Amino acid sequence: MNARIEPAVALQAPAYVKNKALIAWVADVAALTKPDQVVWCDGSAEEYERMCQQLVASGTFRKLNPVKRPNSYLAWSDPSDVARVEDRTFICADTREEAGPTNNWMAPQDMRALLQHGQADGTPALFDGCMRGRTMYVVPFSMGPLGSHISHIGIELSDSPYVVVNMKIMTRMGRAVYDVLGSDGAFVPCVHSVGAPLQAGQADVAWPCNKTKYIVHYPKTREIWSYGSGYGGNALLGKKCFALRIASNMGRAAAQEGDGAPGWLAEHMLILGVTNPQGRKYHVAAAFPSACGKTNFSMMVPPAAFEGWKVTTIGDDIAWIKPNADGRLVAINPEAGYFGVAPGTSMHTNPNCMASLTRDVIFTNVALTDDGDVWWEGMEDDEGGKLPEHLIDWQGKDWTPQIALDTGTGGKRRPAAHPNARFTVAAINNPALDPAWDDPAGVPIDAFIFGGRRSTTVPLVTEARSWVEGVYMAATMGSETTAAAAGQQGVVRRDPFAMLPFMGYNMSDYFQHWLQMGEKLAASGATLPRIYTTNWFRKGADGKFVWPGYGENMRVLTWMIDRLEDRKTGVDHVFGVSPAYEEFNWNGLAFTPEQFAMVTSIDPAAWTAELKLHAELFQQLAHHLPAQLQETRSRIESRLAA
Ligand code: SAT
Ligand code: MN
Repeated sequence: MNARIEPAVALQAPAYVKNKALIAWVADVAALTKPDQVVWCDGSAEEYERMCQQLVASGTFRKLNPVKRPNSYLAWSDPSDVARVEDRTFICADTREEAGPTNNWMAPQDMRALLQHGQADGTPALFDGCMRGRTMYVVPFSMGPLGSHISHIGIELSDSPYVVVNMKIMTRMGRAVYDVLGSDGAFVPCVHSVGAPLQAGQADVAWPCNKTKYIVHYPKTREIWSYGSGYGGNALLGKKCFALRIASNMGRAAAQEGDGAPGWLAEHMLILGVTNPQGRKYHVAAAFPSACGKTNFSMMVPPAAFEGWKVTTIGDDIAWIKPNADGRLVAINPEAGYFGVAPGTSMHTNPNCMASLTRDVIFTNVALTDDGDVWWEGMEDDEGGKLPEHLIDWQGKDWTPQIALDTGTGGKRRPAAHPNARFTVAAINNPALDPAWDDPAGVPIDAFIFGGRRSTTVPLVTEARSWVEGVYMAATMGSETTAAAAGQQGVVRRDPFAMLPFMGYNMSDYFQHWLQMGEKLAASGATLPRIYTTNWFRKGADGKFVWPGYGENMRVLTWMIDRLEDRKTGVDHVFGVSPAYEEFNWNGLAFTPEQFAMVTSIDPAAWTAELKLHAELFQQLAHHLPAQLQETRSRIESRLAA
């Protein structure tokens, strides 16, 4: 903005806000977006309570039965606003090459004209007056424990009270952030509008949003501008926008400062602790694409055969990973809550999650029961397969098993909950929460897992023989698409490091950053974490999953730990090391060697085809692609042909 336009509303920054740059920026955004009022949030319990009541009064929230689900609410979104919008997500780096071929790009000045300044032909900016008739909330938050040297601060300006209450659960939000920020501390400015201004006297809708959507990142100035959506990763800007897209830029920039520092990593990874019966504890960070079971894996309950073992959650979605002074990689969870997929969650698949959800939850797009509680597909597993007789579905329509059959497609019942329906809940509700989840020092990482959703081809588990081979595995990972993003589902796409939708700069430069970190840390004498790739999702001829998954994944996890402790030799093959049948603990699970072969076999023809897809990916990413990855591919190809 050139000359500052005075905002039409009083800003009334509280006395405890001392950061002049922040106050000036809030004034600028208010002048542009023209809200009726500006409210500085303090993150208190009273504020949360008050805003939830306000959301009930406005029809966005329904208060759930306080006996069955205390202090919990249900929101139904607009049917067009149910997932992340990858095709509307932009990385506005200075050049297209810096954003890379996997990101949408527009020149920063063109995007700023469109969003903030207005265009040459007189078209007004999208944010100009977009908050008219609404309140602009100022939401201070810390990603990571307040004051930790690994943490970073963000301020989100949003015209959505739904966003404010979700941010309260998902981040360390509130007044204490201003103490850390001080008078000249740095913050990531995040501007969010649902893009639905109200004229005087115009009634609001339960879920305001706009058909036009822009989720925009400026890596150089570390800014986020989001327009038109109220949903999840589009609107809770601390999550994917900041903690992955902007933070990935920060981590790499730290490696480019010229002092030889290795930099750090912002990854789409859960972090778990696993403790053996002797009390020895390991930490694993695992990357899976959205809606592929990260939350379930991070809260896993080991089966009876693993008595004395314990799995504890540090995080379920995002990890910030930095080397310690001694070169060991440590990780923190920048978030403070879980925004997880509800459908499929049950006492069978994730009892710890079900226990987390008994109170203090915001549900979005699940179904409502007749007694004021929630329901989603998968819950029938806890009722011996019995479906509820009647529900109100996520679109507010009557739902019975019969109506669902009559109105479903392909012989399938119309789901009562949207497949990407979500819960928002604080980490402290999780009974399996790791005592170190909030430790500013982070936890040391022993192993990385990269897992795709593949019904064929990729074996249950493979260990990379080297850091480079592991980076290759992660870089070439493929996965079938899920309901977490708008668009077609079930199609295999390359999803390097499960970061395809979340990468804040050029993907090939990111591969290079991983390789260089490995080299630098190894050179310093540090032991690098081992790298594994997993696939829980192979299907048999009957179209059903062969591997039981969920808690049974403990068998895979303990094999990895055996490998770390040099107890298992595994079977060496073209692209790594996989377990022999006898190397798994099979107590309590009837799983035959034939079934095991179905989930671990390597079909040369399928792998020849798979390597062609790797080559296609590398062609797309040719600009700056590290030579080591091409070399690794050639080596695998020759071994396969031999
Ligand atoms: O909508 S979110 O980005 O928060 C969830 C996800 O896709 O992983
Ligand atoms: Mn995610």
